[in-house]
Amino acid sequence: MNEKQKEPFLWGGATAANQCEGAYHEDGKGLSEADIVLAGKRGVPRERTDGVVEGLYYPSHEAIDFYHHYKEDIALFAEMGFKCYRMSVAWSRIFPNGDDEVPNEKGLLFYDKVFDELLKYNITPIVTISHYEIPYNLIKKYHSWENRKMIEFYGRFCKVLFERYKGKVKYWMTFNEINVNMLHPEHALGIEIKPEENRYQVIYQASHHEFVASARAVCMGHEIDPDNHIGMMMLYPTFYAETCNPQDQWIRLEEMNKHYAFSDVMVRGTYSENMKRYLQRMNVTIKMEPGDEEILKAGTVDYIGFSYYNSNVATSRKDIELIDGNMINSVKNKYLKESRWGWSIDPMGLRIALNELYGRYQIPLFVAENGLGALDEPAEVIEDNYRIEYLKAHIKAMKDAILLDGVDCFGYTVWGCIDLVSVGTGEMSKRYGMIYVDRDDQGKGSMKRSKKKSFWWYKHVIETDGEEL
Ligand code: BGP
Repeated sequence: MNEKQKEPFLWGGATAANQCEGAYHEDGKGLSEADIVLAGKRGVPRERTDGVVEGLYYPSHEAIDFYHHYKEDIALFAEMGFKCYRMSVAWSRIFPNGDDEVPNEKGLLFYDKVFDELLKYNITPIVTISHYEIPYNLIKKYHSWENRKMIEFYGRFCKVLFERYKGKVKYWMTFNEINVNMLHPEHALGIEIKPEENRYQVIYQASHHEFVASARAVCMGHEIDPDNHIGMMMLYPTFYAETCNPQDQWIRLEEMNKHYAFSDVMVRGTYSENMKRYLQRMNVTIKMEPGDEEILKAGTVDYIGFSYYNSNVATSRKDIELIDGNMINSVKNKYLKESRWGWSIDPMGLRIALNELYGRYQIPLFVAENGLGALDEPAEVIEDNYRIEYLKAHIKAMKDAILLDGVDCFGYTVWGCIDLVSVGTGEMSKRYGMIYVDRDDQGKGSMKRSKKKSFWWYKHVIETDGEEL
């Protein structure tokens, strides 16, 4: 579909280990930050416990048990015609405590089996190295990314991955939605900010550690295998100004700049002037070590992966009412409808995202997450026309960006191609899948997989390389 590419367009689906694998302490896996988060519901932040408390329900502990169903699940992905599968590796499956000297062989073996199974069907694995699952021990013992030592632990983890899976995995992304660091630092960085601390100082120092860790990983990954493509991954927020009032436009611009501050460092290898001034205004001084600036320059990414679900609205009005969105709440856009979970539905926002990112950076893009969280009524075959409609409109918008606007985008993965645990609410009932999993919000159900109507629809999209939607 993209003439700029030599390889076929990578159609596929995406998941993250902590939302689908389960088997949270099997075969030597250690606890991760995701394993101590309880289920919640829409509008209620998910509660965390200090370690695992017996008798409480933690959705990630079993999730959809991909750990034991991977063969069956990958066979279904293959039947849909997936060209790629975006997944993550659970850090604590490989380094149970994060600071271990030696990796856990059983954990490594599991991913060998998953990659082999994918390759058997010619499905290209695209691996997010860290997707909201920092080993819990690193949080307890080192305060996670606040501590510079994390660069070393993450580096050790990356080295093992690059060496072990050389030849099997060629596409990587260093951190999921790295710009979420500034929105939800507890969740994205595994850090807790004390009331007396300068929140910005803590967030941006920890983010600096991630930037350095990512840049080092890019250099190391290229050295170990020159065929590696190593990308960054961000949440793309598509902000509109509420009106043409210059004040609203300015607020929109400032909002977008805060997000671009992350991609600027990772794509261009340096903090932008705009970000430097912003950090100054927030009384932030980034503590750098000799060599940091050089490594940021050397370790710029090969591509940008991003998630896109909904757009947002910036306004200069005060006392406003906010509606939900992925990680960001903003005012309602009167031109758009919302999903059951309150997220706006805006395919054009994806075309804008692709154009803005490509216009700014001119490096290849990858739509790493897009999809509709909806309530599916169990039926013989779930007729999820609403999901088909959402995906169809978004794929059309992506096609326009590629074919009409000349954006270089090499792949598209439907988020939660198989139903999984929601990050925001911990619910199973917020379903994204084209494959249904019989499991409910209390963790009950047979785990049986079945195909929804969207399964055949997406299969046809892939068969026709996006010609027929
Ligand atoms: C993104 C995360 C995913 C995923 C998705 C949908 O921010 O990278 O892990 O969960 O959002 O969000 P939710 O699960 O809250 O519906």
